[in-house]
Amino acid sequence: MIRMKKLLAKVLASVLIFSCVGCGDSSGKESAAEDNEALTVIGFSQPGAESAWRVALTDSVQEAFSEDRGYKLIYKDGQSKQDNQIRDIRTFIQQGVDYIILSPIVESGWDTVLSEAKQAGIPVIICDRNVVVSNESLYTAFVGSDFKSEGEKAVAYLQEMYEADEAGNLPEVNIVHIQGTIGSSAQIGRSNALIKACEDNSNWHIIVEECGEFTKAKAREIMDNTLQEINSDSIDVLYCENDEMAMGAIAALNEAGIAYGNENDITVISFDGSVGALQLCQNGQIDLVVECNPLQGPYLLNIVEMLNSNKTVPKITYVDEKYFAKDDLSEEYIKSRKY
Ligand code: GYE
Repeated sequence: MIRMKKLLAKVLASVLIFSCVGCGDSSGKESAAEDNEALTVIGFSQPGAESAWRVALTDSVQEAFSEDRGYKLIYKDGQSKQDNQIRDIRTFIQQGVDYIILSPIVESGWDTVLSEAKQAGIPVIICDRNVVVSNESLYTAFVGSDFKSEGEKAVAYLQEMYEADEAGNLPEVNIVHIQGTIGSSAQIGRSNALIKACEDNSNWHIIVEECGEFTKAKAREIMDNTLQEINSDSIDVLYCENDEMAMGAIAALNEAGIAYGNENDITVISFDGSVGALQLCQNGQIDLVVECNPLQGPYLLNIVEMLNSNKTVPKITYVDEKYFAKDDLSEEYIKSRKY
């Protein structure tokens, strides 16, 4: 209903502009309001600003939904609280936006507010992380990463690194696992791949598992505490579910004078693929960086443009992602990266 009203408003606005041509009495304010009416309004709810990755996603969406492309983007930062995101979505509904783009901090707890958006006739596009809802019709499309695949890429790399020796003996693999926000699809996908690998490989053991909330500070704290409690000689793998946390944990290892990375005993795994992490990978401090692509603006713009033209859109669109070890990287390539 609201979308019909907005369509009518746009038609009226253009009629008004036509009828005012030459009458000389349309004020700048009126034409600004009419211009505004002609824009497609997008409400964009981000969970927070916890990492360079998150900022890159925000930048990509803001760049895609620019005013000269006919869009007005209303950005809200949820300050890492689901309640704030739910409040922000309700504000978008009251404002009568044309679309809502939601990057959900966790997968569950969205049914009620997405039902309200549906009632209001506002399509919701999920991006980045996913939601788990009772009825898939509560959102129109998902654009983001296949986190299960990301985890599997990391585990396959470790599988190759810790295979049996010539005599068929398997090495013990002790893992420090620093997780992202519990309940987020990024954490679920990346954690489950590792947990399944430990079930499949009896010689793999998670000796520490804590949530670093995808932040550098929290991961640093976890690693500092870990190094107080266990001998670093017993650590074979540091599995961090994003670059910020890998950098935080590495800072603790540096502080303690403990060697890690390519030539050393602690294999470091990270996710995202930010420039900072790729530089650490290129110089041998991080062994593997699994890319998680935040440049989702163009994918989201394509979905909205298709919806604006009443075209059917795919329910799921995975963004292109790869992974990097030291030999895959050069300074030139890293410089060419957008985030
Ligand atoms: O890995 C992390 C960010 O949701 C995939 O959230 C995203 C994750 C990303 O804080 O850096």
